[in-house]
Amino acid sequence: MCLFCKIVNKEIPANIVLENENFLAFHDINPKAPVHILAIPKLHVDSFNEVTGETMAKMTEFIQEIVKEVKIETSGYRVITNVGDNGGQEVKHLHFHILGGAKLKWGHF
Ligand code: D5M
Repeated sequence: MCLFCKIVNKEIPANIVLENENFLAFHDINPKAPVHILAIPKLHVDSFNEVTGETMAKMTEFIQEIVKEVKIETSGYRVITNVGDNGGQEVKHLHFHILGGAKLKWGHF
């Protein structure tokens, strides 16, 4: 079972921000910004390549709830999903990084 499936199953602890029937949000263990949350579907999907539009529609609403919950909705934030080798995806379970709490830099090669 993959790392994030184990977090979904509560076999590995995580600092949970928000949870519903289909999705889970928790703080990233290695934060790249003052606020760094990961939002995942509970059902395993490898990456953005495989996700359905239906799941993405619900994920959008879930992420909108998260940014309200942690009060970065108006100050601003960034939503990223890394895909594959070039994208730098380390965990092969679809996740969206939600970064905020500071002015973020952009651009990296
Ligand atoms: O991002 C994978 C992210 O997952 C990376 O920012 C660290 C984070 N991570 C790894 N293990 C954990 C646990 N156990 N809890 C919380 N966060 C974790 P990627 O886009 O795949 O590079």
